[in-house]
Amino acid sequence: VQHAAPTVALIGAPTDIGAGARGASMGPEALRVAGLQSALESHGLHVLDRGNLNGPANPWQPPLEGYRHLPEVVAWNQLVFDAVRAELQAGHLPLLLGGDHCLGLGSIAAVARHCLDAGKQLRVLWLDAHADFNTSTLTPSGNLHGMPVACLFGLGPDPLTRLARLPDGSPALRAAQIRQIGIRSVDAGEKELVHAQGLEVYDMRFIDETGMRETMQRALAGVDESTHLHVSFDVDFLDPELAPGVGTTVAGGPTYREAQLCMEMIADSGRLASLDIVELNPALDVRNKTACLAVDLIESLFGKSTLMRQRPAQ
Ligand code: EXY
Ligand code: MN
Ligand code: MN
Ligand code: MN
Repeated sequence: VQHAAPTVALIGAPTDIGAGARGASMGPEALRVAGLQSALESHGLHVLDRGNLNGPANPWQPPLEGYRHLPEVVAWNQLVFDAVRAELQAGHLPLLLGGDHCLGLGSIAAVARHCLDAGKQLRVLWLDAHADFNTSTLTPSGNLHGMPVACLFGLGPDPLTRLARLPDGSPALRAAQIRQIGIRSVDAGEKELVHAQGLEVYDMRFIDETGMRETMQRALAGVDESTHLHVSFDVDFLDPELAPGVGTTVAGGPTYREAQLCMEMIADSGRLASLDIVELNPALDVRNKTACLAVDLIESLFGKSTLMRQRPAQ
């Protein structure tokens, strides 16, 4: 099935407001320098670079009642929500250039609202070494980039869960709508909460035993023409030997080929409709190689390798 090439809107969100290390604020520019726009254009996509959102500076304060920088995190997420929503309403595919992963909250909240308005089924693929399902009492750090999924489920500080609620007051996201892939670092209490909430998690042990192909077939099962597929790609998903330019490396992530297959199978679904690329930290990178790898993988997400050959019969 051929799909019309979407118009991709790049939205820079240069902040490290939810992270425990400074530097993800330089992520959008590193992705631009790595040639993101021209790479996408070379595959026939129309790309609009909307420039950067302009939110509050990082005051670099310790946590207050379990959260670091909560008012600033709310402000950034409101900007992201509005920008992503506007692009979806214009019929564009928003590509959020983070920035740390706390911004996944605003992005996915906007996507969930759009799906409600457009009568679409939502499927979120959360590619990450971490579950990002902490709360103020469970978090070891107070860093809000470890909490966005819980907030999307309605578990978290009031101003953030309010931002993420649908007009009828229900949370933006339910367990049936999200699959987590690549997970290998979850805090003890966080793990219990993830299980209690019924999330489907394809952790590295599962990928080791089952393989990326079967993992992605399962993660994409049920995706059909009525599905809006959102990918939230935390760069720390990747093995740190390939991708050192992140603040929270965890050994034992997907290899280059596993990551490519993951992206290619998402492309083959033909349903990718919005994307976050987050946690890239150029201050910790080596000659921008993590940004270049991210661009390479994003090209695959948009069907680079599918164009190289006929797809074999399933
Ligand atoms: N679970 C740890 C915490 O909550 O502090 C680490 C979270 C890292 C989150 C990164 C972005 O995915
Ligand atoms: Mn994350
Ligand atoms: Mn992570
Ligand atoms: Mn849509």
